[in-house]
Amino acid sequence: MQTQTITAQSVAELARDVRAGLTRKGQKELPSKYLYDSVGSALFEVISVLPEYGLTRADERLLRRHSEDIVARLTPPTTVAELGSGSGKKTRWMLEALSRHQHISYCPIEISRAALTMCERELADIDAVSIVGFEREYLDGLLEVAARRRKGEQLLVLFLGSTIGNFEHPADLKFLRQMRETLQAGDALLLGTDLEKPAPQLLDAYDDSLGVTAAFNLNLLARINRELEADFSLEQFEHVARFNQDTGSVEMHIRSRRQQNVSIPAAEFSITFDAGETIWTESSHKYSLKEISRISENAGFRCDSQWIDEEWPFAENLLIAA
Ligand code: AVI
Repeated sequence: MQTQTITAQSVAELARDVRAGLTRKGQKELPSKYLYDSVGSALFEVISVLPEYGLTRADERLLRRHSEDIVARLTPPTTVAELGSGSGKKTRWMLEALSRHQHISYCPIEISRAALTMCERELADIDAVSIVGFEREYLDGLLEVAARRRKGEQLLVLFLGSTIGNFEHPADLKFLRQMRETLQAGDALLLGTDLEKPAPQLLDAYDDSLGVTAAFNLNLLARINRELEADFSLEQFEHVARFNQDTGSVEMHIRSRRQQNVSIPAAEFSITFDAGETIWTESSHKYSLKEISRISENAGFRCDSQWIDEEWPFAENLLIAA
C-alpha cells in the first residue's frame, strides 16, 4: 500500500463564502461543505452510528452484501476515484472486492484533510491497493484523477452516502452533468441515494435526541469563530431541522434566539440577525426511484443496475457513462 496526499483549501475562500452567504438579500446561508472541519467530520462519524440516522448503515449494508455483484458488472482494469470518502469504512467492501481481481489505484477526493487522513488510515491494510489522496473540491479532484488514468482503464467513481442530495435542486443534475463531462463513455459511477420516507422519521434523523446533529450544525459557527476570529455566541443560536414538502428535502438551519450583532474581522464585515432569523446550512434531498433514473439519463448516464435497502429505503445505483 502506498499513500500520498495532494492539498488545498484556504481561509481566504472561507472568508469570501461566509461574507457572500451572510450578506445576501433574503435567506442567509452558508455552504454545507464548511460543516466538515476536523470537529465536524468527527461529529458526522458519530451521526452515522446514531439509532435515528439509518442512512450510513443502509449504504454500508448494501455495499457489504452486493460489492461482488457490482464489481462483476465493471470492465477491468479499473481506477477508483471517490468523491467525499469520509472515513473510508464503506469503501473497504468495494476495494476488497475489486482487489481480489486486480491491483487497484484508489484516489479519495476530499475537501476535509481530517477525513482524508481518517480514510487513508482505515484502508491502509488492503494489500493490492495504492492510495493517492486529493485534498480538493470534487470536480477539480476528479479532473486530476481522470487526467492521470492510464489508457484503456475504466474509471469507477464512487459517490456514496447520498452526498448528491446535499446539492440544492437542480444543482444535483448540473453536478452529474459536469461529472459526465470529465468521464469517457463506458466509465462507471456508483451513486448512493437516500430515498423518500415519512417526514417524522426524517426529522428525528436530522434532530436526534442526543443533540449530535445540533452540535454538528452549530460547529459551523464555532469554526467561523476559530478561523475568522468571529464572535458568534453559540448559546444565542439553535439548531433547526425542517422538512420542505415542495422540494422533498430536509433542511438544516441555525436560528438566532434574539436580535444580535456579530462581527467577523477576518472577513471584514459585521452582520445583524433578527430574533428568529435563520441561516440555511444544508439541504438533504430524498429521491424517488423514478427521479434517479430521470436525472441520470438527463446527465448522460445509463442506469445499469440498482440495489435497494428495505430496512432504511436507500439505493445504490450503478450508472454507466453513455
Ligand atoms: C453527508 N450527507 C449525506 C448527510 C445527509 O444526511 O445529508 C449530512 C448530514 N447532515 C445532517 N446529518 C447528516
